[in-house]
Amino acid sequence: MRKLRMLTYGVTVLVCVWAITPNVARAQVKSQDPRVALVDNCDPNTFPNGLCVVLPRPGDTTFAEFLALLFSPLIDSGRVFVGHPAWRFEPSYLSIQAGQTVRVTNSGGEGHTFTEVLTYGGGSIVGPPLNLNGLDAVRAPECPANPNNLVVVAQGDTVQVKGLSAGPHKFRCCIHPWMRAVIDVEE
Ligand SMILES: [Cu+2]
Repeated sequence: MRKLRMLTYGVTVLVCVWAITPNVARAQVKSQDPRVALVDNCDPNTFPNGLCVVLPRPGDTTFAEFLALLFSPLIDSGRVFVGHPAWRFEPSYLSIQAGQTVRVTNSGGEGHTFTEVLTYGGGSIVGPPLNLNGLDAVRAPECPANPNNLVVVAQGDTVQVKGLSAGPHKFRCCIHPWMRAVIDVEE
């Protein structure tokens, strides 16, 4: 009897996993309601100057941990391109149909931008700690030279991206240059 129950349980789990997995995979690429989340894991107790708020839940990456992973092995001639992987766009690749609207939600504790660029590059925050002073990648021109002019999606806010032409579009955060996504518009 116990064996039968275990077997039933096993089959149920298997069916559930089978039933869920294809939907999850599809939702990442093709969806009637395409969305991107701007995600981080900042710990509000250790990040400076109120940069990190408790929304929608406190993260647990301390500022020291963030800095420790800020300078990754993906460095080209001293130019830093990749920082802490918990700071990311989720998903980082989205395929949509022409005419679809993408909803972009900041689920993180910090402010982020969702900025379309022609070419990825450096961000609006020049110098340490986000970019090594004098060694930054060349700032993408779509990111403002003056950080006060950043168009930030505030914590918990949602913005809409619509009217994208057919083909791939590059988006990035102008504060954290390694937060990137491509929205590919199918004809
Ligand atoms: Cu960011």
